[in-house]
Amino acid sequence: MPFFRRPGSAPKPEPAPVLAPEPVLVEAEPAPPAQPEPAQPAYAWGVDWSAEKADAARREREREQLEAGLEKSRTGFGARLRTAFGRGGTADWDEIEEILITGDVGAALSIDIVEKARKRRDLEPEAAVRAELEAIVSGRGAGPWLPQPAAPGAPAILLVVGVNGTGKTTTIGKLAAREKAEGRRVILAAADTFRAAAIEQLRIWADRAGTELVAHKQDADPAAVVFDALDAAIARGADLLIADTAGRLHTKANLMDELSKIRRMIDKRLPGAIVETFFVLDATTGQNGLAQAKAFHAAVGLTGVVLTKLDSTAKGGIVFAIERDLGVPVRFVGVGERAEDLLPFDPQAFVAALFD
Ligand SMILES: Nc1nc2c(ncn2[C@@H]2O[C@H](COP(=O)(O)OP(=O)(O)OP(=O)(O)O)[C@@H](O)[C@H]2O)c(=O)[nH]1
Ligand SMILES: [Mg+2]
Repeated sequence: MPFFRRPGSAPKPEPAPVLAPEPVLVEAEPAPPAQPEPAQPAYAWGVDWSAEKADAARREREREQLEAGLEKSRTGFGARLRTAFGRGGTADWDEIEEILITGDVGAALSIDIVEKARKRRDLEPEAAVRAELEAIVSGRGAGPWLPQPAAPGAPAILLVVGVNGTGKTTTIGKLAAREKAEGRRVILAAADTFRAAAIEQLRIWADRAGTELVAHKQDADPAAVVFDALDAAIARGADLLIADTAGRLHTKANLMDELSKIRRMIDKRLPGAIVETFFVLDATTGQNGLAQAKAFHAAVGLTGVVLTKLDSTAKGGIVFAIERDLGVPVRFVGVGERAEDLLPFDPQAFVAALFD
């Protein structure tokens, strides 16, 4: 797996392009039967099985996975908070503020949280801070993300954008696997044509997830790839089209122009289409990543954030800064490199995993 580069290891040479002439529609191998519940098969409940129980079991599994994925933040940022509150007596609010700031919550927001929490008479300091954090991520009242048709009879369209190396392609692979397991027909568009290896990487994920892939050769027009993928998705009655995009171009203006062109192309094929744009933010880049998200939001308009590599940081506080400063909901979190390491963002579960 040449693209699984762990931090610190030397970058592997990119494989030589092995792509057919443009345009080419590549179909993945037939999918193996989906196994959405491998850890706890349905027969575990025998005659007692029900959709509610299966759902409850899935949520419990995801809660455990989130706790494991947040281990560094739980023992870093979360543990420092718990220790500061656990000393008894009155809270040292300066220390709490400092812990929040170093946990990547952001200076202005940390000051705001502490100001509000210390004024609360109804709650003990720890419960007050927790309530303020929960309020930030729960305010939008959104349930789990579901793909919505871009237009009547059309698939949902999701563009995945972000700076290079944040985990866009990996997230798409994970999301494709997840949606496939939910019974949806997914088509991937390899619209990062900047590097041949990027197309190959997406192809591997498509094969693994058992989804279809539309790819052109390297340096092809990304908007043309999305156009063909959309045609294929409509013709085949797909539920969801996910487009990978380049994280790196010669200039930022080029990158933004390219994304706008993709949007125009979709609108031409499907006038008035509702297109979702997810920004993939690497949690280890903290406030810097947030600044990048703001630039993308201003340029192309984001509808969701996927926060990746939460397993690699002790500063999970960036989630709160995204929701407050960017005003775009976090939809999924990445807690590892495997296909199953993408979890829907559940605000209450996230705060509980940090504190409990
Ligand atoms: N630990 C961890 N690693 C991740 C996660 N998501 C992605 N990665 C790793 O991050 C690296 C970069 O991921 P890619 O998916 O190639 O990132 P990208 O944004 O598509 O990169 P470019 O296409 O080069 O812009 C890979 O080694 C992934 O395995 C995650 O949630 N946790
Ligand atoms: Mg990529």
